[in-house]
Amino acid sequence: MLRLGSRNQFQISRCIQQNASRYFSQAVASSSSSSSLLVETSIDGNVATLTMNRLPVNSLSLEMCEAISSGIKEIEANPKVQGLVLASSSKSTFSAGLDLNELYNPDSDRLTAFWRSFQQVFLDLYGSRLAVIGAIEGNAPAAGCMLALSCDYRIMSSGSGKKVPLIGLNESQFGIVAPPFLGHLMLRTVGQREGEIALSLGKLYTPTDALQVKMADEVVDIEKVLERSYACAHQWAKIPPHARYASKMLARKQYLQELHDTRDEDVEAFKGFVMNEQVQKNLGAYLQSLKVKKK
Ligand code: CO8
Repeated sequence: MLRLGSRNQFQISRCIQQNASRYFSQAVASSSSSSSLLVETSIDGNVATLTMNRLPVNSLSLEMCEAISSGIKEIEANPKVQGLVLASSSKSTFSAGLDLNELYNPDSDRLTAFWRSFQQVFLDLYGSRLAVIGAIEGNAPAAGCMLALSCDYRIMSSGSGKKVPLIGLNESQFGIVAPPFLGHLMLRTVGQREGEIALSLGKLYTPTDALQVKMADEVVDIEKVLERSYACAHQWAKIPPHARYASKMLARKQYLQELHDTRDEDVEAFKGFVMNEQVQKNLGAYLQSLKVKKK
């Protein structure tokens, strides 16, 4: 399994066609390819792809958050591009959410930078001028679910064999509370009642259940997820951009503004919570449980 050795690795590929090349026969070979790229970006006409590549589970470290934000900005800077497919280089995990190592026994300054970079990912993705389609082939717990819910449209895999991907904000299961902007994203997506239950129980949804509550917009065979995502991205990209973006902002602008206006408070609240002794104990135990799970 490929792994990223250093926290300081932060590179973004500028390759033309990478993930999309799996589906477009006219694809141009990528100019660079390396297991150390945290995200890979590619462009095909007016649709781009951002593939998360922090294996094994695309957990969000500070550098990973920065790479995602830079990738989005790089793609948005190309005026021809209107659609974006957000994908994972792992078929089994879209993203495992925050890298829990960032939260456990943290350095205070790094924790501040980390949380700001995570806020920024949310602002960049949820507020993107692009039509963002989530290609969710694998698991999307916690902040992985946030990435998915920040997309305009979500195509989820029905699973592979006995492996069924799960999506949801599961934080409460291990004694952590989703920050307000994340919790409210859930409520906005699935509605108040379902959202309250989902957040309180830290519920993880199967694809069938996710479809029912609109966390997924479509569920398809795992082999069809990317193909269907590109089809959607091209469809959305045909809508006049100003009308599509204005419609999106109608629903999101105020909500995004609220986080803009309260970023510092949100950082302080997050740090206060994470550095709490009991929360640290819960995090340590949870991290350990992930490691012993396999034994
Ligand atoms: N952070 C760090 N390491 C992780 C994480 C993570 N989130 N998830 C998995 N890993 C590690 C595992 O420990 C394991 O490491 P190692 O190989 O050294 O033993 C490796 O990644 C592979 O993991 P698995 O073997 O478990 O991989 P699987 O393919 O079997 O399962 C899953 C993939 C389903 C994603 C599984 O790894 C999992 O459930 N991970 C935990 C997901 C999770 O609960 N994330 C919560 C993160 S917290 C968050 O995102 C929001 C917090 C809100 C803010 C908090 C405010 C205080």
